[in-house]
Amino acid sequence: MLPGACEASLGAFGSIACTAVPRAGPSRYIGAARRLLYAAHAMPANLSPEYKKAEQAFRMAQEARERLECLKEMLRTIPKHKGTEHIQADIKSRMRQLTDELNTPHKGPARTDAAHSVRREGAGQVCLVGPPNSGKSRLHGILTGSKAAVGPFPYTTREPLPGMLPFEDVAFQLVDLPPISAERMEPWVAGLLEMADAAWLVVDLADPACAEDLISIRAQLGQRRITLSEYWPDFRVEPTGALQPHTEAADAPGAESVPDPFRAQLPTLLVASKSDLDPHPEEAQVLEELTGVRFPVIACSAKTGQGLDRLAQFLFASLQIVRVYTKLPGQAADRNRPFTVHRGDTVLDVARLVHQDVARTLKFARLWGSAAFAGQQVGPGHRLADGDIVELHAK
Ligand SMILES: Nc1nc2c(ncn2[C@@H]2O[C@H](COP(=O)(O)OP(=O)(O)O)[C@@H](O)[C@H]2O)c(=O)[nH]1
Ligand SMILES: [Mg+2]
Repeated sequence: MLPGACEASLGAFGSIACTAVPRAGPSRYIGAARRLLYAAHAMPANLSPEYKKAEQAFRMAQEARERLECLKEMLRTIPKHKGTEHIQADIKSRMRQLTDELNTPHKGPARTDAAHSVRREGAGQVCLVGPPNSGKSRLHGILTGSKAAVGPFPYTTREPLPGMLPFEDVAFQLVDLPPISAERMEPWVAGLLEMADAAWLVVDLADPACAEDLISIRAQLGQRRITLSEYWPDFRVEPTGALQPHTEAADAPGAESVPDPFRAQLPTLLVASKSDLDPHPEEAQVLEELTGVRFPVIACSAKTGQGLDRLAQFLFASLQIVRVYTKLPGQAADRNRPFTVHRGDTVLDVARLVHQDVARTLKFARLWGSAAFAGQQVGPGHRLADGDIVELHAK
């Protein structure tokens, strides 16, 4: 049973009907991490649109050469004043690192080496982080059908392992990772976390060391400028534990200051694992008091299955996933594999997922679903709703 504080955090999701019908077939991914939205909101007015664009491109770029180009553009477009001097210095230092890396191909890239990179798939990518033995791999195995190695001893997991968690007709990519502890964190883990849409912080509340473990994890990640954040695209968690929808840009973390382009704010769900072990009701509160962070919490057990169905529902709602089906004129919609975008995204965003040429030549779309009438003509900037069907028309 979860303590009261956790139940409060869960409240808003209690109303989401559990209609999960596991289906294979990963959906097609928009390719833009949702949390970039925060960065966009958090940008103070004196940062130019060119800088914002370069910063977003930097966060999404996988290749060293591409990242270097983005950094050059960031340095060119950042306002040159006292408030940005430290960021300018950071940009230059990253440029030096990348240049070194490109000049010595065998040295192994700083971000994440090829052997440890994970190709994104599905409606969102979620990394499983936590101390040793918290139950990450067993959870991964039961949710994705992966053969993640499970063991009662630390460091059973050594490599990143992707797997797909189905939810209705989409799927989320879960990446199982080695543990993070005060003594140890694989250097490539930071690179994967920087690129993820969200984290599940898997913690066994029955383990007396869990609060200390969480402090160590946050310290390890902090050194690499990664913050496990209570801010999700859809809401933030109030100090009372209640979920508060974002109303203004001021809600976003760091709205007042010049944002650090190299700090990743990773929306985090506290997955209280092994709930079958019946952790002491005060454990979650102690955890929150000691760490000063209040994540949304879902308690679950990979052993009994309790709470597992809530995990994908939570991701679907809180990452603001919008499914869009495409059709050709005179034909039925392709109902098998939706394109996944996010709340606020437009017809043009879907066209980009279909093909760059389609996006380039897009003139209008016909829309079924959220349209005023079936087949309504809408422009490229029209915002889409979950379940919409679009027919894309070129110039
Ligand atoms: N009782 C119980 N034990 C679990 C549960 N999940 C994992 N375990 C056990 O906890 C130990 C560590 O699990 P593992 O998934 O390898 O942890 P990881 O190091 O975080 O990947 C193993 O002995 C698992 O069988 C659970 O939901 N309930
Ligand atoms: Mg493991």
